Amino acid sequence: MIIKRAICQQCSNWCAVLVHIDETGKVIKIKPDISHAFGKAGLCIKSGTSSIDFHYHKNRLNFPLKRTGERGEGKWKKISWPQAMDEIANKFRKIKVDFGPEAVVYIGGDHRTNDAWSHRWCNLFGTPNVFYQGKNCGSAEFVMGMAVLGYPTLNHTGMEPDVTKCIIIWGANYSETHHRNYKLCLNAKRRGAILIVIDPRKTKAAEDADIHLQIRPGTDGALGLAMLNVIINENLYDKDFTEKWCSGFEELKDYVQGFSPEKVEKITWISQEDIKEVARTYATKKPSFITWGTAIAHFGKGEKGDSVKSAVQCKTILRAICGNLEVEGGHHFRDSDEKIALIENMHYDRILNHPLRTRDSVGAEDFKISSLTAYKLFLEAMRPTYPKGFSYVHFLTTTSSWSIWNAILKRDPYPVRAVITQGSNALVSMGYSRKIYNALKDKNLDIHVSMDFAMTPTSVLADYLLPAADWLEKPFFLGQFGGENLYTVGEQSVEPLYDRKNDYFFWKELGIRLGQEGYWPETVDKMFDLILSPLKISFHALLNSEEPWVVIKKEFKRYEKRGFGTLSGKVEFLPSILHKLGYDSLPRYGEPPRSPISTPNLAKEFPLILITSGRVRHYYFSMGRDIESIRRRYPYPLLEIHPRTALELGVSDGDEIIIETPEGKITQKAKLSNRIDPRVVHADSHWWYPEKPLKDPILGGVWESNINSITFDNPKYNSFEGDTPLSAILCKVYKAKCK
Ligand SMILES: Nc1nc2c(c(=O)[nH]1)N[C@H]1C(S)=C(S)[C@@H](COP(=O)(O)OP(=O)(O)OC[C@H]3O[C@@H](n4cnc5c(=O)[nH]c(N)nc54)[C@H](O)[C@@H]3O)O[C@H]1N2
Ligand SMILES: Nc1nc2c(c(=O)[nH]1)N[C@H]1C(S)=C(S)[C@@H](COP(=O)(O)OP(=O)(O)OC[C@H]3O[C@@H](n4cnc5c(=O)[nH]c(N)nc54)[C@H](O)[C@@H]3O)O[C@H]1N2
Ligand code: SF4
Ligand SMILES: [Mo]
Repeated sequence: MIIKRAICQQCSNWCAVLVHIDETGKVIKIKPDISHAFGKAGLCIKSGTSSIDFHYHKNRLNFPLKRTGERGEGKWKKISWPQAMDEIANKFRKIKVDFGPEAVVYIGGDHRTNDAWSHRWCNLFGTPNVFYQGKNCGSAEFVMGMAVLGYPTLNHTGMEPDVTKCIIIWGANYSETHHRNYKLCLNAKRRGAILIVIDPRKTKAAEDADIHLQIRPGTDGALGLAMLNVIINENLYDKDFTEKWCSGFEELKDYVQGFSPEKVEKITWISQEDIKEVARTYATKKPSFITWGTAIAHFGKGEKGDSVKSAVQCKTILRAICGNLEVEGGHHFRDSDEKIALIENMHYDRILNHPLRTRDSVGAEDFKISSLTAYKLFLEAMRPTYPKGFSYVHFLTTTSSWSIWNAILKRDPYPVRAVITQGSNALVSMGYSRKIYNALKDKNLDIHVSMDFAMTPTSVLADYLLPAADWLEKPFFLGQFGGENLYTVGEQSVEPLYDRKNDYFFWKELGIRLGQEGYWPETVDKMFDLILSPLKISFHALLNSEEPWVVIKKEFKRYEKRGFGTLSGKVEFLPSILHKLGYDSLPRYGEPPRSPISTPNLAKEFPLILITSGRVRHYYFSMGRDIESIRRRYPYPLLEIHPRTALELGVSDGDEIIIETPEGKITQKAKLSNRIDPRVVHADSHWWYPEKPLKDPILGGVWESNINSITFDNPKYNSFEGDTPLSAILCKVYKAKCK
């Protein structure tokens, strides 16, 4: 028996595991590596035997395939990797000559694939048109961290059970999504910290919490402003820090006067007493910590203000104004790039200075925060503090997905002719799937290359479908992406089966065929060596050491010596960069684009507020529906609905129901639950059915239950970064047979 020390990447929690392999080379067991900081919380249902099932699953793609029929017709021919790479490179070469490098677009997922390689390739090729799912996850908080603080805060690291006195889980579902960090929260609570949860549903975390604010979806910006109103008017903020290190206080103070707890009670459905209590607790039980929350990125923009922007700006200001930055038990910055050679090796300098690129990304004009002008401003602001800049450029410069689909369909602002999807099931995960379908089928799209573990509704719309190696088949290096305070490495457990390849191989092979010779080390291990070189340790030396990780030491109050990475060197409550880019620099609250208040007429026909953001521990987005052991436990998508609402609608638990918006209808099953407000329903996202035919028009049942096929498409309502609204919209619900 051989045991390998690996990092599970079945989801982006990156738990440390011990992979047991028998004499025949078969993976037989996966156990937590409790000697590792990332192994102590144990494994979840997606790892262990489920990951082994996945590794050997019959649905896995094992050889490169080339389309023979129409796109989506399901006719394929097996080809070799060299043939696939030669043909793809030839097409890209021609597109680059005919339409420019910007006509090639990369669409990635949520970073499990180590998007560094795709960015590296795009930077060298000369296309700024990169989308990856960070845009939906946390980039709104990230970008706001950069604008207000000069660097984003880490998601989790900083919270210390013995030190942190108050934790707010805000728009996140930690018990399901981040089980390791959730244990940290519970430990802190056990040792006296106050745990507060802000969520329209009574989640497990809300049940464990001291205070649960059951907010009306999409109104977090108003709540944040009311908390600031209390904290400022009751003089509970950190005066020394604010006077010395923050700008924009007076304007902020004026603006929050319009958001008294009394007024905000009506907007958020949270009582003024609760608003005051939470504001006071957060400001006085210090150090205090506010988590990131994905739900908050999904509201879209209203007529009078940007619901996403106001929420993330208030959260960021709250962290600063109460003096929680770079203190023990508070927030730390995600600045590990200074210590490793990631930025240099990703060639981010080429984003600005590529000899062939003449245009900014397709979304740059409409959503200026992701333009190269913005990138330059951010670099200028942060250089005195962080000389290298930052590697998470893609959080910033990532193009809006809406703009990409639009550019394919309308050739506006210029044509996009090639799409690479890798680690992305875009047709399921992005808003308004119909448009994505039309774009991927468009005759002006010359080539779609997809690299995935399996056929999915998205990957079957490709011209070349390439088989990806899974986490057991590739080595791993984690920088600070996950928001943790350590670098860690993981061993490759087994050789890839059949013709599956590491994603790195794809980019390297494509690169060397397209003039990037000399840029791509032969193996990914050697690439990791380059990135780790400033630490004076090789990838394999770290892997073979007793403790295969490097802890990033927390440093406190560094701003006292070097200031903050903003244009003024201070925390800017009203960020000057946003102002320069033409945004409102105030955290101006606006109702979500569709709500009982912003669209009362629509609300008469579609009376329920639909949220879609809560994940479940069983599934990682659209993956795993074909893993029998998991599907048995969670067989179909569920719509959470309050029993009173269900009674009014004549719906019983387990009924098949229709969820309808003006854009269309889908089917899920009713799950009656007291945990949700009667005026709100929560639909499971990312559903499709791998057991159904994976070709047009069925496409794995993608139109049946996928919530994103009934969200809406209007750029006017995209948030400041260009994200389409995915949640906090309106719907109606009825029993399927009443149709
Ligand atoms: N098991 C599992 N784990 C995962 C993932 C997965 O798919 N499955 N995905 C990973 C990824 S990429 C991400 S981005 C993270 C996301 O992880 P989290 O940030 O924890 O996000 P969600 O699970 O989306 O939880 C969102 C919560 O916000 C609530 N919510 C909905 N609308 C609102 C609102 O208007 N205001 C507030 N305050 N709350 C609201 C929802 O009810 C839900 O409980 O999880 C990661 N971990
Ligand atoms: N309505 C609604 N929509 C949402 C959200 C929501 O809360 N509500 N959440 C948003 C968020 S935060 C995110 S992150 C996105 C997730 O969006 P996606 O990242 O598109 O989601 P997945 O369904 O996990 O699709 C990933 C695909 O990549 C494949 N894959 C996984 N790992 C690898 C790898 O290492 N290499 C390769 N080549 N392929 C791989 C998987 O098989 C799968 O087909 O969804 C977003 N969409
Ligand atoms: S939470 Fe589960 S699937 Fe995710 S890394 Fe940890 S063990 Fe793997
Ligand atoms: Mo995400």
